[in-house]
Amino acid sequence: MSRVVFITGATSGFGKECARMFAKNGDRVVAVGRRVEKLKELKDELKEYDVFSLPFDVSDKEAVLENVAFLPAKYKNIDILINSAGLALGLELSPEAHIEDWERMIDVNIKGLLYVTKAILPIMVERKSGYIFNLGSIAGSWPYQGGNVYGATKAFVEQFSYNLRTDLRGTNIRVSNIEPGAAKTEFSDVRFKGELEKAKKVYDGYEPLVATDIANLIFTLANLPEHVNVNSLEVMPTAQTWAGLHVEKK
Ligand code: NDP
Ligand code: 8X3
Repeated sequence: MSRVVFITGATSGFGKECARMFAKNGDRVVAVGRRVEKLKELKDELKEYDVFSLPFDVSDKEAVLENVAFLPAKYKNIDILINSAGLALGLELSPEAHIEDWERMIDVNIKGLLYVTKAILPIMVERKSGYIFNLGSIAGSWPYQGGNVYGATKAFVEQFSYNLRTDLRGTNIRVSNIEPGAAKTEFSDVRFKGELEKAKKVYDGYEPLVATDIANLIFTLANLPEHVNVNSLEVMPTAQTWAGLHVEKK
């Protein structure tokens, strides 16, 4: 049966790959991002399928509420929400990091995710059905130098996912926190603010995850029987492991 899948961050990376996968499965996809031309490209690529593009900034509370409230009837009954919009800005250590970068990550990764979730929850609760995927990160569990506020926003996403799931007891709504490791998308281009050579180096010399890896997992989870809830899913490239506990010696 065709489901309505509302995807933020559908113009790139995990969100875009999810849009492709669900649309090709015959689901009705609502694709959200700020870049109108990227949404148009996606819609053109998937013209044989059902894709509705909705350009807005998830950190703009009014825009979120308005866009969800005025969805056409065909896309109103949202079955699946994929909160993929998010970003890291900078890799400086805390003393050198820019407060504006910290604020932006909090605005998008935390507040944006909350606005979208809060706007869509009543639709799912009323229908006693739904599945929410939040894009957390390994950075939410495992500290690394320069991860500071980015990692902290993803720790928020993890704990919010668990608390949300607890609040939704009895509603039949599922919540999964997806925690990928290094994945080659536009993520590092954004983190390094367009310094593409620097971004490319992040993925040199090993096989990173790609967006399809994560979209495949989300698609698989979304097709599990309704009585199964995967609370969290941590996924790394095989080449990536934990850093180990560092001791600074004299
Ligand atoms: P990309 O940079 O490739 O995609 C990010 C998406 O988020 C884009 O579609 C972008 O669209 C959208 N976005 C960013 N800010 C906003 C905003 N204010 N309003 C609406 N949309 C926005 O990154 P990924 O696909 O890799 O990342 C997706 C999620 O996964 C993020 O939350 C990220 O933190 C997380 N993640 C990424 C990992 C990685 O290594 N790649 C690993 C672990 C987690 P547009 O610019 O058009 O608005
Ligand atoms: C993105 C993964 O390790 O670059 O969330 O922070 S990492």
